[in-house]
Amino acid sequence: SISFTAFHRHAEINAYLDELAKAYPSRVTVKTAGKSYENRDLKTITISNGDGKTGKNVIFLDAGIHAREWIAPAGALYVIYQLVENFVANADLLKNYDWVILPVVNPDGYEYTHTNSRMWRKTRKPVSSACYGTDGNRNFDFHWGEVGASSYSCADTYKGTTAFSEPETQLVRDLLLSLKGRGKFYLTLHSYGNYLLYPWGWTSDLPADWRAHDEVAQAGAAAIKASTGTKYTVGSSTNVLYAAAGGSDDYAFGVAKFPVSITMELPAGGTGFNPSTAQILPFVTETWTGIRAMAEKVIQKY
Ligand code: 0X9
Ligand code: ZN
Repeated sequence: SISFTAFHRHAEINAYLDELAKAYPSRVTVKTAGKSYENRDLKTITISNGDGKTGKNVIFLDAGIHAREWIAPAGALYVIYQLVENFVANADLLKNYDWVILPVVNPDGYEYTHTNSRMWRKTRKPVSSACYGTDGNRNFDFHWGEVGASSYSCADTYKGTTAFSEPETQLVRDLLLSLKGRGKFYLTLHSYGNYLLYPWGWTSDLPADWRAHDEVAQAGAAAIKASTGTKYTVGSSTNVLYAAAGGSDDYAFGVAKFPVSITMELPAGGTGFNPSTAQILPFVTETWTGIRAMAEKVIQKY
């Protein structure tokens, strides 16, 4: 089991996934999709309803590409908890869809924020003797480096030596491409600021079908507003936040052809990236309300 009264280390998170695979073998598959630069296992959990049907549409959710955004992996764990351990209440979300979840994209950075430097954002692969790490969310090969990304390796938004220079972003790329056709909803959890962001992040132009994204995101924002009163801002990344190319969301939509691709920026709590442990459960339950509503909308549309 896992608690929502503490932030968990990467090893505990992986142990929870393995525990679920053991306890629910007909509905849960855990795979080590690859390794981080520092050799940590990047595990995905695939959740189904156990009916044995293959080739269903897929919702792919990830979190923790940015190391310090601790509430994001907690949110992903709560989704896993709901879909697996509260399966009966959520059976509608698994009837025609499987879910694939990668709760910590950047475990090296995540562990570093626990052991060394709470505000670390990037991966941990050295670029030079002086500077470490690449911003995973500037490292995807779609308009890579064109805007809102730094060429300076010490910067927090460093784009990397090349697109997909990091093993962690290569792994997300390969997962997204492996789901091409079946993948209908890509959702990536970040913090903070209460945003539901859709493409594009690299240009202020809207994609032709922005209305589909807007409908899904508005459904999420409305469900959250109705449940807790929390307000989420909905719009394209560039138009409501800032322009930044090389994000996983733009890649999922533009290259891997997921029809809906959304970045969810969870709440801050009193202190930005560091909500109190008492805020974890209220934040992740509220987040789940929004994710559930968005998933229902996607399932109804595709
Ligand atoms: O800048 C980011 O990567 C995200 N915000 S954060 O504060 N969590 O760092 C927003 C990403 C939005 N998507 C794109 N710009 N593609
Ligand atoms: Zn982030």
